[in-house]
Amino acid sequence: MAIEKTYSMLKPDAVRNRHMGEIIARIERSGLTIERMELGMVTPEQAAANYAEHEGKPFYNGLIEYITSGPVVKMVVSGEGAVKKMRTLMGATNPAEAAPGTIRGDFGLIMDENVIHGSDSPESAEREIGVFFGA
Ligand code: DGI
Repeated sequence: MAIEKTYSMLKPDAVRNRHMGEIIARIERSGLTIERMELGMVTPEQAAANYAEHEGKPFYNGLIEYITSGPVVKMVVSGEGAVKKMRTLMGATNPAEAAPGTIRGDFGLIMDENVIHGSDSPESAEREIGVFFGA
């Protein structure tokens, strides 16, 4: 499998609920490498760029408000098949449906605060790394 990069982000609820350390430990234990990491706010511009595909949907405004509501941890994660591997570690989008043992299954409760983001393809990863870390 090819070495890939993916963009991952611990969302405001993960930081607020003090789950950063445990989630980062899981990423490291999986064999993936954290290449870059930064704690900070998501700007409204970055939020809009990251969630452009959801603009106009009923949950869009809440999503932007949530992702800009407090510090997040922005990460570039790399390794063999990193995109899919992160998605597997994360679990289903809705924490209520995410399997036990996954990050969302163990640290999340509701769709509106689902703990972690991970790019859905190598192309999205490249775009998102640009949005959050610059070219
Ligand atoms: O890639 P994912 O984060 O798993 O999912 P996505 O790219 O389809 O959606 C991005 C985020 O938007 C997701 O993490 C939570 C939110 N979202 C998506 N669909 C819904 C939603 N939030 C609510 N409240 N309702 C939805 O149907």
